Amino acid sequence: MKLYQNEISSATSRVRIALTLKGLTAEALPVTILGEEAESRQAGYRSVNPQGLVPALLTDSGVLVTQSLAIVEYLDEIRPEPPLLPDTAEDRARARSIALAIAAEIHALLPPRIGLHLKTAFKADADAVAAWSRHWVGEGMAAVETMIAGRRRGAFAVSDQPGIADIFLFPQAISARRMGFDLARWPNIAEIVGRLEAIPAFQENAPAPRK
Ligand SMILES: N[C@@H](CCC(=O)N[C@@H](CS)C(=O)NCC(=O)O)C(=O)O
Repeated sequence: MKLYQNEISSATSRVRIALTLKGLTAEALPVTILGEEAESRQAGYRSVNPQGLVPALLTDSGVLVTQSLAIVEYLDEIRPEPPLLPDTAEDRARARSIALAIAAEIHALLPPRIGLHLKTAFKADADAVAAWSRHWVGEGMAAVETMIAGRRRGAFAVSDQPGIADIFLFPQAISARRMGFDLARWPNIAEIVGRLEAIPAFQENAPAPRK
């Protein structure tokens, strides 16, 4: 397998955590994502992934899988142990709800292309873009905290095993902390992230800080 990726990418981090938990490896194919001239915006990479996003996984049979949730679930299917989805249909739905609350409602408003468009189309300066990001992270993580607190029964977001919800929560929480949020304002998230930081698959695959 090959993984189009970037070390600062939170969405890539999710896939790298899942690969490591599964004991799988993928050859890393780096794609730059910062700035107007980034490879993610060029025709070359767009011919690979029309969305111009990382991560994108090239399977051993040459099929490209895009979108981190689809990639993580694909890995869970080809290597079932340890399972990344919980035992019951309700808990699986909850795990996917938390993963999507992060991927589709928080992270989707933050990547480099969003900041670039705010700057070029709406004349936002760096402070305005930072305020935009803080707003969506603050509001979104508070909702995720309430979602987790509502039915939490185990050591992690949904159960006693780290799974898909934790894989999506961890990189977003690390990046929230780098933005200056004290995770203690979200007590369940803070506790879960503390546990995840002690697990090498999470710690070693956290998104790198933007330089
Ligand atoms: N929903 C996508 C999000 C992918 C995404 O936004 N990736 C970012 C890096 S974290 C990216 O490639 N950004 C390129 C850009 O914004 O220009 C997923 O979960 O895979």
